[in-house]
Amino acid sequence: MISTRGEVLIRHPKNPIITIRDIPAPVNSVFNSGITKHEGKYAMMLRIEDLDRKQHFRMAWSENGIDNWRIQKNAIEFKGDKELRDYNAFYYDPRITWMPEDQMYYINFAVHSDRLGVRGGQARTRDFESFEWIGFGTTPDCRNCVLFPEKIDGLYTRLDRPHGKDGTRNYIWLSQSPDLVFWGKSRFVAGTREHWWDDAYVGPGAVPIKTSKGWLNIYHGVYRSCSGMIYRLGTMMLDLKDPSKVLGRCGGYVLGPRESYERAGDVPNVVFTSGAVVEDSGEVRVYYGGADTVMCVATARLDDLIASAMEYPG
Ligand code: BMA
Repeated sequence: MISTRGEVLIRHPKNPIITIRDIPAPVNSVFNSGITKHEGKYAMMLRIEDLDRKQHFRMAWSENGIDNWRIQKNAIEFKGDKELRDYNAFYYDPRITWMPEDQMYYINFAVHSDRLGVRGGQARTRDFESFEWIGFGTTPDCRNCVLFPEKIDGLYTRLDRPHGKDGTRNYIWLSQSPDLVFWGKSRFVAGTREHWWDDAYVGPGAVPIKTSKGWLNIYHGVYRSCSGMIYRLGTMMLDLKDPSKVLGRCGGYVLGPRESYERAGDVPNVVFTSGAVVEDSGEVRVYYGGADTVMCVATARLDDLIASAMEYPG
């Protein structure tokens, strides 16, 4: 294991675990993929950028979540996706939420149209073989939607990241819905911190993890340096009953670009997560994209991530 003093997450020595060499087609990059476990196997929904810069999703399966990924030959198609196609979209950053009460996997992703802007798209599957488009969940200028794995007060609940052009209001918000169609009760959750590593933008990352202390939110924070943005990961703890209430937040980041595959790529200095897996052993595997080019994984004890999220209470 490559340990970097001061960071809570430890990189896997086999990083990057998926690169374009693993994809059975000529593509530009594979990164920021969604992850879950299905029938005992690791199921990754790859975000792939094609050579013409269009994007698609493909499933990848592995027994151990590290290597020997079996990568699906075809791009995922969403049944009933006329609305999505009419948006003239490319889409990216899938997040997979298993919702036991619906016996369903929900997939949230960003949907971009050059003419109309970026929105939150929603789809579902039970088996990762057939996928169904649900519909848009946001108006333009809102993405990074991440659904909680259970309803709260009887409502579907998600974190998201609206981004106005009238200032640096790239903050984390929360919205709720009775049916995944009508979203409301929107409230502010957490903002940027001036002169910190997360001073430019913050956005939801992995699907929130339920813990005894609250919902653990592994988020991305961006620092605006004089030679560009630096994307890192941090933690915060949200109240179990009202997850718009922040109970604690990390001081230092838990993972930041240091290795060459995070420093150099299409977008340098980026680590960006769309999902994590909690193992029975109490280990959390955080899957992340490196430099918008490759897929990687880093691990930490759940207790250590909880402790990091409670570093600055309130
Ligand atoms: C964000 C998202 C991510 C990407 C990051 C760095 O805004 O678009 O998909 O990893 O920028 O380019």
